[in-house]
Amino acid sequence: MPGIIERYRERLPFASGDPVISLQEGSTPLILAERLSEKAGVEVWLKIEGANPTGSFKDRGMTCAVSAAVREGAEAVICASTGNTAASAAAYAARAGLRGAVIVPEGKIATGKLAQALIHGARVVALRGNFDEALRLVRELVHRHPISLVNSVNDFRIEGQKTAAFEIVEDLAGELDALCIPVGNAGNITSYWKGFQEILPPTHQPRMCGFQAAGAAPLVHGKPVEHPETVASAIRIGNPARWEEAMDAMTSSGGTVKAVTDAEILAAYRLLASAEGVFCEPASAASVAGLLTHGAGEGVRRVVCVLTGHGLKDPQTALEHAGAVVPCDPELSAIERAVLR
Ligand code: AN7
Repeated sequence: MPGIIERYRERLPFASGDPVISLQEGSTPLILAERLSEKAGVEVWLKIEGANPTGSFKDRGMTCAVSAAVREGAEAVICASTGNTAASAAAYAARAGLRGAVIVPEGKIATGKLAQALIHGARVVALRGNFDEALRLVRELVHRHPISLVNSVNDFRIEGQKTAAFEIVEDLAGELDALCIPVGNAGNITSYWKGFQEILPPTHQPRMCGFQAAGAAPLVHGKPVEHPETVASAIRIGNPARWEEAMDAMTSSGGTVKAVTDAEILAAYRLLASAEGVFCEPASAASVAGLLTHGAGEGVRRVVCVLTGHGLKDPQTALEHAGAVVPCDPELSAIERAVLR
């Protein structure tokens, strides 16, 4: 499969001669989750966005944002990030031959994401502050310097990410009742809603069910959270940039925004890994935690849960919440005991 710009060019703001910076993102698996379906009492499909080139859905938006930056003659890109945007921006900047800078909250991003941003050669700045402060500062910075901002406040990000909705509609022949999705800075839910509206008739729109971590749930409370906290570091965000659009998506579609606790997130995270063979990162599991805790609404038969990022992004959390390794002496009897016990 080609990348998303080539696959969906007629629905994206790119002409045929425009530069395309791609890692062949998109075209990710949509898999039926039978055990989860049984538990949830609805048919559950998982959109595996961790299968994108850098391991998260951000690549769909980043191919567009970085291609547009190249078209505009930018020499550098920058973002504030809880980790995945940083990894993706760093990779696409490297591929484009642009300089990249990423501002992350110090000590609060998962190890894999940090490794990615560094190995791709981005300037990684650890801010002694949270994501919301980082985003505010980079927005000021790009007013003063000719650097392209590739956070989801950039409309090209939304355009790229809406293609995930196109893929789901194609794979399910337009038949889905609800979408469950984690919400952080609220760019992705905005993107899916835009995508669904562009290709499905108004009478066939799925309910948009957004889920936030309980310690970082500004949309649920209706006001910014000054000190957001959650094990799901990707969505540790207290003042989402796409606040209005996200609320519009959920209200116009008859959906909801609800909170899930860290314990509910971790339970869903382990369940996906152990009962479905799908390893996603904690923030992604918020979609499934939300479905299991709150449901997706009356009369809903078929649900898609968006698993936004790969579990290997955050090995530390996996190790902390999984079983222990079994030590063993190099003897047959010891091996027997260790394996069969
Ligand atoms: C795995 O990387 O905000 O609601 O800076 O990495 O569109 O913000 C990441 C967000 C869900 C929330 N799942 O999406 C960043 C960043 C994962 C994420 C979200 C993020 P938005």
